[in-house]
Amino acid sequence: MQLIALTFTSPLVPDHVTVLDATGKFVMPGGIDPHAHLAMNGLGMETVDDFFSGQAAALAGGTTMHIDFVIPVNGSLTAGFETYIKKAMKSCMDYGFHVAVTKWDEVVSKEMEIMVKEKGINSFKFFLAYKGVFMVNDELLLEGFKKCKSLGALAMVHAENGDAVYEGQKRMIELGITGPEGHALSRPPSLEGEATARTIRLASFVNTPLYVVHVMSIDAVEEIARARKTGQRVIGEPTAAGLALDGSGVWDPDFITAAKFLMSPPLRAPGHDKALQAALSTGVLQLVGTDHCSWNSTQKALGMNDFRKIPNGVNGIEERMHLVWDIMVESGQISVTDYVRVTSTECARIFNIYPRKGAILPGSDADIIILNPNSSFEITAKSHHSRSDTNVFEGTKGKGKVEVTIAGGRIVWENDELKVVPGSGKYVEMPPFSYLFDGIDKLDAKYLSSLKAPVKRFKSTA
Ligand code: DUC
Ligand code: ZN
Ligand code: ZN
Ligand code: ZN
Repeated sequence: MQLIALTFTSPLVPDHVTVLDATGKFVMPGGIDPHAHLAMNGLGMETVDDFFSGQAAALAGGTTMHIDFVIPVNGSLTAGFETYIKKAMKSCMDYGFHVAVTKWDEVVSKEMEIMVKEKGINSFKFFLAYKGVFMVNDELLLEGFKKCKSLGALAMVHAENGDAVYEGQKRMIELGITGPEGHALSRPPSLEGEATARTIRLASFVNTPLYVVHVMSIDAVEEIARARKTGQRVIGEPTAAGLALDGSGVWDPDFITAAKFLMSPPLRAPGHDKALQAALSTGVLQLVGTDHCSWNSTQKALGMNDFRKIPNGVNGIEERMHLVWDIMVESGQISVTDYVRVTSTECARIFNIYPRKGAILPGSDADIIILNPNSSFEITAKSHHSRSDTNVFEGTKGKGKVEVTIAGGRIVWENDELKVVPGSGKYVEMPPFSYLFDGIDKLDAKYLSSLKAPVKRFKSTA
Protein backbone atom coordinates (compact mmCIF):
# COMPACT_ATOMS: atom_id res chain seq x y z
CA MET A 1 0.00 0.00 0.00
CA GLN A 2 1.09 3.55 -0.77
CA LEU A 3 1.15 6.08 2.05
CA ILE A 4 -1.13 8.88 0.97
CA ALA A 5 -2.06 12.05 2.81
CA LEU A 6 -5.27 13.68 1.65
CA THR A 7 -5.32 17.27 2.70
CA PHE A 8 -7.23 20.51 2.53
CA THR A 9 -4.43 22.52 4.24
CA SER A 10 -0.61 22.62 4.07
CA PRO A 11 0.49 19.27 5.36
CA LEU A 12 3.38 18.41 7.63
CA VAL A 13 4.20 14.89 6.54
CA PRO A 14 7.39 12.87 6.04
CA ASP A 15 9.02 12.84 2.57
CA HIS A 16 7.97 9.33 1.61
CA VAL A 17 4.27 10.20 1.92
CA THR A 18 2.48 11.22 -1.29
CA VAL A 19 0.48 14.39 -0.74
CA LEU A 20 -2.75 14.96 -2.64
CA ASP A 21 -4.21 18.42 -2.34
CA ALA A 22 -7.99 18.26 -2.24
CA THR A 23 -8.62 21.96 -1.63
CA GLY A 24 -12.00 22.90 -3.12
CA LYS A 25 -12.72 19.31 -4.11
CA PHE A 26 -14.70 16.39 -2.70
CA VAL A 27 -13.07 13.29 -1.20
CA MET A 28 -15.49 10.36 -1.46
CA PRO A 29 -15.66 6.57 -1.39
CA GLY A 30 -14.92 5.03 -4.81
CA GLY A 31 -17.94 4.28 -6.96
CA ILE A 32 -19.45 0.80 -7.04
CA ASP A 33 -21.21 -0.25 -10.24
CA PRO A 34 -23.81 -2.87 -9.29
CA HIS A 35 -24.39 -3.95 -12.88
CA ALA A 36 -21.84 -4.55 -15.64
CA HIS A 37 -21.04 -7.31 -18.12
CA LEU A 38 -17.32 -7.70 -18.87
CA ALA A 39 -16.10 -10.45 -21.19
CA MET A 40 -19.69 -11.50 -21.77
CA ASN A 41 -20.54 -13.92 -24.56
CA GLY A 42 -23.54 -13.28 -26.75
CA LEU A 43 -24.57 -14.29 -30.28
CA GLY A 44 -21.35 -16.31 -30.51
CA MET A 45 -19.09 -13.32 -29.75
CA GLU A 46 -17.47 -11.73 -26.72
CA THR A 47 -17.84 -8.08 -25.64
CA VAL A 48 -14.80 -5.94 -26.46
CA ASP A 49 -14.23 -4.98 -22.83
CA ASP A 50 -12.85 -7.76 -20.67
CA PHE A 51 -12.13 -7.64 -16.94
CA PHE A 52 -8.94 -5.64 -17.53
CA SER A 53 -10.01 -3.02 -20.09
CA GLY A 54 -13.47 -2.57 -18.61
CA GLN A 55 -12.10 -2.10 -15.11
CA ALA A 56 -9.33 0.24 -16.28
CA ALA A 57 -12.05 2.36 -17.87
CA ALA A 58 -14.03 2.19 -14.63
CA LEU A 59 -11.06 3.40 -12.56
CA ALA A 60 -10.51 6.32 -14.96
CA GLY A 61 -14.08 7.32 -14.17
CA GLY A 62 -13.92 6.95 -10.38
CA THR A 63 -15.48 3.49 -10.01
CA THR A 64 -13.37 1.16 -7.85
CA MET A 65 -15.56 -1.96 -7.76
CA HIS A 66 -18.11 -3.56 -10.04
CA ILE A 67 -20.47 -6.49 -9.71
CA ASP A 68 -20.68 -8.66 -12.82
CA PHE A 69 -23.12 -11.42 -13.78
CA VAL A 70 -22.17 -15.08 -13.97
CA ILE A 71 -24.03 -16.54 -16.96
CA PRO A 72 -24.56 -20.30 -16.45
CA VAL A 73 -22.91 -22.75 -18.85
CA ASN A 74 -25.63 -25.10 -20.19
CA GLY A 75 -27.70 -24.13 -17.17
CA SER A 76 -24.91 -25.01 -14.70
CA LEU A 77 -24.19 -22.31 -12.11
CA THR A 78 -20.99 -24.04 -10.99
CA ALA A 79 -19.55 -24.22 -14.52
CA GLY A 80 -20.59 -20.60 -15.09
CA PHE A 81 -18.97 -19.44 -11.87
CA GLU A 82 -15.66 -21.15 -12.71
CA THR A 83 -15.66 -19.64 -16.18
CA TYR A 84 -16.13 -16.15 -14.78
CA ILE A 85 -13.56 -16.56 -11.99
CA LYS A 86 -11.07 -17.40 -14.78
CA LYS A 87 -12.14 -14.44 -16.92
CA ALA A 88 -11.62 -12.20 -13.87
CA MET A 89 -8.00 -13.25 -13.22
CA LYS A 90 -6.76 -10.17 -15.11
CA SER A 91 -8.79 -7.77 -12.95
CA CYS A 92 -7.20 -4.48 -11.91
CA MET A 93 -9.92 -3.56 -9.41
CA ASP A 94 -12.13 -5.40 -6.95
CA TYR A 95 -15.22 -7.18 -8.20
CA GLY A 96 -18.10 -9.39 -7.10
CA PHE A 97 -20.67 -11.54 -8.88
CA HIS A 98 -24.41 -12.02 -9.18
CA VAL A 99 -25.39 -15.40 -10.65
CA ALA A 100 -28.12 -15.81 -13.28
CA VAL A 101 -30.56 -18.71 -12.96
CA THR A 102 -31.96 -19.84 -16.32
CA LYS A 103 -33.49 -23.26 -15.61
CA TRP A 104 -34.85 -25.19 -12.63
CA ASP A 105 -34.19 -28.63 -11.19
CA GLU A 106 -32.74 -30.20 -8.05
CA VAL A 107 -29.18 -29.65 -9.29
CA VAL A 108 -29.68 -25.90 -9.79
CA SER A 109 -31.39 -25.63 -6.42
CA LYS A 110 -28.39 -27.31 -4.76
CA GLU A 111 -25.96 -25.16 -6.76
CA MET A 112 -27.65 -21.99 -5.48
CA GLU A 113 -26.98 -23.24 -1.97
CA ILE A 114 -23.31 -23.90 -2.76
CA MET A 115 -22.96 -20.46 -4.36
CA VAL A 116 -24.19 -18.76 -1.19
CA LYS A 117 -22.52 -20.99 1.38
CA GLU A 118 -19.16 -21.49 -0.32
CA LYS A 119 -18.64 -19.04 -3.17
CA GLY A 120 -19.48 -15.60 -1.80
CA ILE A 121 -22.67 -15.08 -3.81
CA ASN A 122 -25.68 -13.34 -2.27
CA SER A 123 -27.82 -12.46 -5.32
CA PHE A 124 -29.43 -14.34 -8.21
CA LYS A 125 -30.80 -12.85 -11.41
CA PHE A 126 -33.86 -14.11 -13.28
CA PHE A 127 -34.61 -13.02 -16.86
CA LEU A 128 -38.26 -12.54 -17.79
CA ALA A 129 -37.11 -11.72 -21.33
CA TYR A 130 -34.91 -13.51 -23.93
CA LYS A 131 -37.43 -16.23 -24.81
CA GLY A 132 -35.82 -19.56 -25.60
CA VAL A 133 -32.44 -18.49 -24.18
CA PHE A 134 -32.59 -17.24 -20.60
CA MET A 135 -36.29 -16.62 -20.05
CA VAL A 136 -37.92 -18.17 -16.98
CA ASN A 137 -41.65 -18.78 -16.44
CA ASP A 138 -43.61 -17.88 -13.31
CA GLU A 139 -43.22 -21.38 -11.86
CA LEU A 140 -39.43 -21.16 -12.03
CA LEU A 141 -39.53 -17.61 -10.73
CA LEU A 142 -41.52 -18.71 -7.67
CA GLU A 143 -39.17 -21.64 -7.01
CA GLY A 144 -36.21 -19.30 -7.39
CA PHE A 145 -37.71 -16.67 -5.09
CA LYS A 146 -38.41 -19.27 -2.39
CA LYS A 147 -34.86 -20.58 -2.64
CA CYS A 148 -33.39 -17.06 -2.51
CA LYS A 149 -35.42 -16.29 0.58
CA SER A 150 -34.32 -19.45 2.40
CA LEU A 151 -30.67 -18.64 1.63
CA GLY A 152 -30.85 -14.93 2.47
CA ALA A 153 -29.98 -14.10 -1.14
CA LEU A 154 -31.45 -11.19 -3.06
CA ALA A 155 -33.62 -12.00 -6.09
CA MET A 156 -32.94 -9.75 -9.08
CA VAL A 157 -35.06 -9.51 -12.23
CA HIS A 158 -34.70 -8.34 -15.81
CA ALA A 159 -38.31 -7.26 -16.15
CA GLU A 160 -39.71 -7.41 -19.68
CA ASN A 161 -42.45 -9.80 -20.82
CA GLY A 162 -40.41 -12.13 -23.06
CA ASP A 163 -43.40 -13.77 -24.78
CA ALA A 164 -44.82 -10.39 -25.74
CA VAL A 165 -41.40 -9.13 -26.88
CA TYR A 166 -41.15 -12.19 -29.13
CA GLU A 167 -44.58 -11.40 -30.56
CA GLY A 168 -43.58 -7.74 -31.02
CA GLN A 169 -40.42 -8.73 -32.89
CA LYS A 170 -42.39 -10.96 -35.29
CA ARG A 171 -44.82 -8.09 -35.87
CA MET A 172 -42.00 -5.66 -36.79
CA ILE A 173 -40.36 -8.11 -39.19
CA GLU A 174 -43.74 -8.79 -40.85
CA LEU A 175 -44.17 -5.03 -41.28
CA GLY A 176 -40.73 -4.83 -42.88
CA ILE A 177 -39.25 -2.80 -39.99
CA THR A 178 -35.87 -4.52 -39.75
CA GLY A 179 -33.67 -1.60 -38.59
CA PRO A 180 -32.62 -0.68 -35.02
CA GLU A 181 -35.86 1.26 -34.43
CA GLY A 182 -37.68 -2.08 -34.77
CA HIS A 183 -35.99 -3.16 -31.54
CA ALA A 184 -37.53 -0.33 -29.50
CA LEU A 185 -40.89 -0.64 -31.23
CA SER A 186 -41.08 -4.36 -30.51
CA ARG A 187 -40.66 -3.96 -26.73
CA PRO A 188 -42.61 -0.87 -25.53
CA PRO A 189 -42.68 0.42 -21.92
CA SER A 190 -45.96 -1.42 -21.24
CA LEU A 191 -44.11 -4.76 -21.47
CA GLU A 192 -41.58 -3.55 -18.90
CA GLY A 193 -44.41 -2.30 -16.70
CA GLU A 194 -46.26 -5.63 -16.91
CA ALA A 195 -43.21 -7.71 -16.00
CA THR A 196 -42.23 -5.33 -13.19
CA ALA A 197 -45.76 -5.46 -11.75
CA ARG A 198 -45.90 -9.25 -12.02
CA THR A 199 -42.53 -9.87 -10.34
CA ILE A 200 -43.26 -7.37 -7.59
CA ARG A 201 -46.50 -9.20 -6.79
CA LEU A 202 -44.84 -12.61 -6.89
CA ALA A 203 -42.04 -11.40 -4.60
CA SER A 204 -44.70 -10.09 -2.23
CA PHE A 205 -46.50 -13.46 -2.37
CA VAL A 206 -43.25 -15.18 -1.31
CA ASN A 207 -42.36 -12.28 1.03
CA THR A 208 -38.81 -11.89 -0.20
CA PRO A 209 -36.91 -8.71 -1.15
CA LEU A 210 -36.65 -7.88 -4.84
CA TYR A 211 -34.12 -5.92 -6.92
CA VAL A 212 -35.28 -4.69 -10.34
CA VAL A 213 -32.25 -4.17 -12.62
CA HIS A 214 -32.07 -1.53 -15.35
CA VAL A 215 -35.36 0.29 -14.71
CA MET A 216 -35.91 2.19 -17.98
CA SER A 217 -39.49 3.44 -18.03
CA ILE A 218 -42.15 5.45 -16.22
CA ASP A 219 -44.29 2.31 -16.32
CA ALA A 220 -41.78 0.37 -14.21
CA VAL A 221 -41.10 3.32 -11.88
CA GLU A 222 -44.81 3.60 -11.08
CA GLU A 223 -45.00 -0.07 -10.09
CA ILE A 224 -41.94 0.23 -7.85
CA ALA A 225 -43.24 3.42 -6.24
CA ARG A 226 -46.58 1.82 -5.44
CA ALA A 227 -44.99 -1.28 -3.90
CA ARG A 228 -42.55 0.74 -1.80
CA LYS A 229 -45.43 2.86 -0.48
CA THR A 230 -46.99 -0.29 0.97
CA GLY A 231 -43.68 -1.09 2.65
CA GLN A 232 -42.61 -3.82 0.24
CA ARG A 233 -38.85 -4.25 -0.05
CA VAL A 234 -38.28 -3.44 -3.69
CA ILE A 235 -35.04 -1.90 -4.93
CA GLY A 236 -34.93 -0.16 -8.33
CA GLU A 237 -31.76 0.47 -10.34
CA PRO A 238 -31.71 3.03 -13.17
CA THR A 239 -28.69 3.03 -15.48
CA ALA A 240 -26.36 5.86 -16.48
CA ALA A 241 -27.68 5.63 -20.06
CA GLY A 242 -31.30 5.61 -18.96
CA LEU A 243 -30.78 8.76 -16.88
CA ALA A 244 -28.71 10.59 -19.49
CA LEU A 245 -30.27 9.67 -22.82
CA ASP A 246 -33.57 9.15 -24.55
CA GLY A 247 -34.13 6.63 -27.32
CA SER A 248 -34.23 8.98 -30.28
CA GLY A 249 -30.76 7.77 -31.37
CA VAL A 250 -32.13 4.51 -32.82
CA TRP A 251 -33.94 6.56 -35.49
CA ASP A 252 -30.63 7.85 -36.91
CA PRO A 253 -30.38 7.06 -40.65
CA ASP A 254 -26.79 5.88 -40.19
CA PHE A 255 -26.99 2.22 -39.15
CA ILE A 256 -24.00 2.15 -36.79
CA THR A 257 -24.98 5.41 -35.08
CA ALA A 258 -28.46 3.95 -34.53
CA ALA A 259 -27.31 0.46 -33.50
CA LYS A 260 -24.95 1.69 -30.80
CA PHE A 261 -27.98 2.87 -28.78
CA LEU A 262 -29.57 -0.57 -28.83
CA MET A 263 -29.98 -2.17 -25.43
CA SER A 264 -32.64 -4.10 -23.52
CA PRO A 265 -34.88 -2.79 -22.15
CA PRO A 266 -34.52 -0.04 -24.76
CA LEU A 267 -33.84 3.63 -24.17
CA ARG A 268 -37.30 5.23 -24.14
CA ALA A 269 -39.06 8.22 -25.68
CA PRO A 270 -38.10 11.64 -24.29
CA GLY A 271 -39.60 12.12 -20.82
CA HIS A 272 -38.79 8.72 -19.37
CA ASP A 273 -35.21 9.90 -18.70
CA LYS A 274 -36.49 12.87 -16.69
CA ALA A 275 -38.90 10.62 -14.78
CA LEU A 276 -36.04 8.28 -13.87
CA GLN A 277 -34.03 11.26 -12.58
CA ALA A 278 -37.00 12.40 -10.48
CA ALA A 279 -37.46 8.88 -9.10
CA LEU A 280 -33.78 8.75 -8.12
CA SER A 281 -33.99 12.11 -6.40
CA THR A 282 -37.12 11.18 -4.41
CA GLY A 283 -35.82 7.77 -3.33
CA VAL A 284 -38.19 5.63 -5.42
CA LEU A 285 -35.00 4.34 -7.11
CA GLN A 286 -31.98 3.77 -4.89
CA LEU A 287 -28.72 3.25 -6.80
CA VAL A 288 -27.30 3.71 -10.29
CA GLY A 289 -25.79 0.93 -12.41
CA THR A 290 -24.64 0.92 -16.03
CA ASP A 291 -25.37 -2.47 -17.65
CA HIS A 292 -22.01 -1.78 -19.36
CA CYS A 293 -21.91 -4.33 -22.19
CA SER A 294 -19.71 -3.02 -24.97
CA TRP A 295 -19.70 -4.14 -28.58
CA ASN A 296 -17.82 -2.43 -31.40
CA SER A 297 -19.23 -1.29 -34.75
CA THR A 298 -18.24 -4.49 -36.55
CA GLN A 299 -20.14 -6.57 -34.01
CA LYS A 300 -23.19 -4.27 -34.10
CA ALA A 301 -23.11 -4.44 -37.93
CA LEU A 302 -23.98 -8.14 -37.84
CA GLY A 303 -27.58 -7.05 -37.37
CA MET A 304 -27.58 -4.77 -40.40
CA ASN A 305 -30.56 -6.54 -42.01
CA ASP A 306 -32.32 -7.73 -38.86
CA PHE A 307 -32.39 -5.85 -35.54
CA ARG A 308 -32.76 -9.17 -33.70
CA LYS A 309 -29.14 -9.94 -34.62
CA ILE A 310 -27.70 -6.68 -33.25
CA PRO A 311 -25.90 -7.47 -29.98
CA ASN A 312 -27.61 -5.62 -27.10
CA GLY A 313 -25.65 -3.27 -24.90
CA VAL A 314 -24.19 0.17 -24.27
CA ASN A 315 -21.19 1.49 -22.38
CA GLY A 316 -21.23 3.43 -19.09
CA ILE A 317 -18.77 1.97 -16.58
CA GLU A 318 -16.35 4.88 -17.15
CA GLU A 319 -19.00 7.58 -17.55
CA ARG A 320 -21.45 6.79 -14.71
CA MET A 321 -19.82 8.86 -11.93
CA HIS A 322 -19.41 11.90 -14.18
CA LEU A 323 -22.90 11.72 -15.65
CA VAL A 324 -24.64 11.24 -12.30
CA TRP A 325 -22.73 14.19 -10.86
CA ASP A 326 -23.60 16.44 -13.77
CA ILE A 327 -27.24 15.38 -14.23
CA MET A 328 -28.18 14.99 -10.58
CA VAL A 329 -25.87 17.13 -8.40
CA GLU A 330 -24.75 19.95 -10.67
CA SER A 331 -28.39 20.43 -11.71
CA GLY A 332 -29.47 20.60 -8.06
CA GLN A 333 -31.63 17.45 -8.08
CA ILE A 334 -29.68 15.67 -5.31
CA SER A 335 -27.16 16.61 -2.61
CA VAL A 336 -23.51 15.57 -2.52
CA THR A 337 -24.36 13.14 0.30
CA ASP A 338 -27.06 11.54 -1.84
CA TYR A 339 -24.56 11.29 -4.69
CA VAL A 340 -22.30 9.15 -2.51
CA ARG A 341 -25.29 7.04 -1.51
CA VAL A 342 -26.59 6.33 -5.05
CA THR A 343 -23.15 5.73 -6.59
CA SER A 344 -21.51 3.76 -3.79
CA THR A 345 -22.85 3.35 -0.24
CA GLU A 346 -26.30 1.97 -1.02
CA CYS A 347 -24.80 -0.68 -3.30
CA ALA A 348 -22.42 -1.74 -0.51
CA ARG A 349 -25.33 -1.96 1.96
CA ILE A 350 -27.65 -3.90 -0.36
CA PHE A 351 -24.97 -6.43 -1.22
CA ASN A 352 -23.78 -6.61 2.39
CA ILE A 353 -20.20 -5.43 2.01
CA TYR A 354 -20.59 -2.18 3.96
CA PRO A 355 -18.46 -0.67 5.53
CA ARG A 356 -15.61 -2.56 3.87
CA LYS A 357 -16.83 -0.85 0.68
CA GLY A 358 -18.93 2.28 0.21
CA ALA A 359 -17.33 4.19 3.09
CA ILE A 360 -14.18 6.01 4.13
CA LEU A 361 -13.67 4.62 7.63
CA PRO A 362 -10.89 3.01 9.65
CA GLY A 363 -10.80 -0.62 8.48
CA SER A 364 -12.53 0.03 5.16
CA ASP A 365 -10.72 -0.77 1.91
CA ALA A 366 -8.93 2.38 0.77
CA ASP A 367 -11.09 2.95 -2.33
CA ILE A 368 -11.24 6.73 -2.54
CA ILE A 369 -11.78 9.34 -5.21
CA ILE A 370 -11.20 13.09 -5.48
CA LEU A 371 -13.87 14.81 -7.53
CA ASN A 372 -13.42 18.38 -8.68
CA PRO A 373 -16.85 20.03 -9.03
CA ASN A 374 -15.37 22.92 -11.03
CA SER A 375 -13.58 20.85 -13.62
CA SER A 376 -15.40 19.80 -16.78
CA PHE A 377 -15.48 16.60 -18.79
CA GLU A 378 -16.26 15.73 -22.38
CA ILE A 379 -17.06 12.18 -23.43
CA THR A 380 -15.64 10.90 -26.73
CA ALA A 381 -14.73 7.47 -28.10
CA LYS A 382 -11.31 8.95 -28.99
CA SER A 383 -10.44 9.68 -25.37
CA HIS A 384 -12.33 6.98 -23.46
CA HIS A 385 -10.59 3.90 -22.04
CA SER A 386 -13.04 1.25 -23.22
CA ARG A 387 -11.93 -0.84 -26.20
CA SER A 388 -15.08 0.03 -28.11
CA ASP A 389 -14.78 2.30 -31.16
CA THR A 390 -18.02 4.10 -30.29
CA ASN A 391 -19.46 5.75 -27.20
CA VAL A 392 -23.17 6.07 -26.63
CA PHE A 393 -22.57 9.41 -24.82
CA GLU A 394 -20.38 10.82 -27.63
CA GLY A 395 -20.02 14.59 -27.35
CA THR A 396 -21.66 14.88 -23.91
CA LYS A 397 -20.09 17.68 -21.88
CA GLY A 398 -20.60 18.33 -18.20
CA LYS A 399 -19.17 19.50 -14.91
CA GLY A 400 -17.61 17.44 -12.15
CA LYS A 401 -14.55 15.39 -12.93
CA VAL A 402 -12.87 12.59 -11.03
CA GLU A 403 -9.26 13.74 -10.87
CA VAL A 404 -7.81 11.02 -8.65
CA THR A 405 -8.80 7.41 -8.06
CA ILE A 406 -7.26 5.38 -5.25
CA ALA A 407 -8.06 1.66 -5.34
CA GLY A 408 -6.98 -0.63 -2.52
CA GLY A 409 -4.65 2.09 -1.23
CA ARG A 410 -2.87 2.71 -4.56
CA ILE A 411 -3.20 5.77 -6.78
CA VAL A 412 -4.40 4.30 -10.08
CA TRP A 413 -5.70 7.42 -11.84
CA GLU A 414 -4.08 10.86 -11.61
CA ASN A 415 -3.32 13.64 -14.12
CA ASP A 416 -5.45 11.81 -16.72
CA GLU A 417 -3.12 8.84 -16.50
CA LEU A 418 -3.88 5.26 -15.56
CA LYS A 419 -1.48 3.13 -13.51
CA VAL A 420 -3.20 -0.22 -13.45
CA VAL A 421 -1.84 -3.70 -12.86
CA PRO A 422 -3.57 -6.80 -14.25
CA GLY A 423 -4.25 -9.30 -11.49
CA SER A 424 -4.26 -6.71 -8.70
CA GLY A 425 -8.06 -6.75 -8.29
CA LYS A 426 -9.57 -9.01 -5.64
CA TYR A 427 -12.74 -11.07 -5.65
CA VAL A 428 -15.06 -9.67 -2.97
CA GLU A 429 -17.23 -12.31 -1.32
CA MET A 430 -20.68 -11.01 -0.43
CA PRO A 431 -22.35 -12.59 2.62
CA PRO A 432 -26.12 -13.40 2.69
CA PHE A 433 -28.89 -11.75 4.76
CA SER A 434 -28.34 -8.06 4.06
CA TYR A 435 -30.41 -5.47 5.91
CA LEU A 436 -33.20 -6.09 3.40
CA PHE A 437 -33.94 -9.36 5.23
CA ASP A 438 -34.27 -7.79 8.71
CA GLY A 439 -37.64 -8.75 10.20
CA ILE A 440 -38.78 -10.87 7.24
CA ASP A 441 -39.49 -13.75 9.67
CA LYS A 442 -41.77 -11.49 11.72
CA LEU A 443 -43.75 -10.66 8.58
CA ASP A 444 -44.07 -14.38 7.84
CA ALA A 445 -45.37 -15.02 11.36
CA LYS A 446 -47.86 -12.16 11.00
CA TYR A 447 -49.10 -13.63 7.75
CA LEU A 448 -49.53 -17.09 9.27
CA SER A 449 -51.42 -15.78 12.27
CA SER A 450 -53.69 -13.78 9.98
CA LEU A 451 -54.95 -16.96 8.33
CA LYS A 452 -58.23 -18.10 9.80
CA ALA A 453 -58.25 -21.49 11.53
CA PRO A 454 -59.55 -24.22 9.22
CA VAL A 455 -63.34 -24.32 9.12
CA LYS A 456 -64.79 -27.37 10.92
CA ARG A 457 -67.16 -28.97 8.43
CA PHE A 458 -69.81 -31.63 8.74
CA LYS A 459 -71.54 -33.55 6.03
CA SER A 460 -74.65 -31.78 4.88
CA THR A 461 -77.89 -33.64 5.32
CA ALA A 462 -79.79 -31.33 3.02
N1 DUC B 1 -29.36 -5.85 -21.86
C1 DUC B 1 -29.26 -6.93 -21.08
O1 DUC B 1 -30.25 -7.38 -20.51
N2 DUC B 1 -28.06 -7.53 -20.95
C2 DUC B 1 -26.89 -7.06 -21.56
C3 DUC B 1 -27.03 -5.91 -22.44
C4 DUC B 1 -28.35 -5.32 -22.54
O2 DUC B 1 -28.58 -4.34 -23.21
ZN1 ZN C 1 -13.56 10.26 -18.01
ZN1 ZN D 1 -30.88 -7.45 -18.27
ZN1 ZN E 1 -27.37 -6.50 -17.70
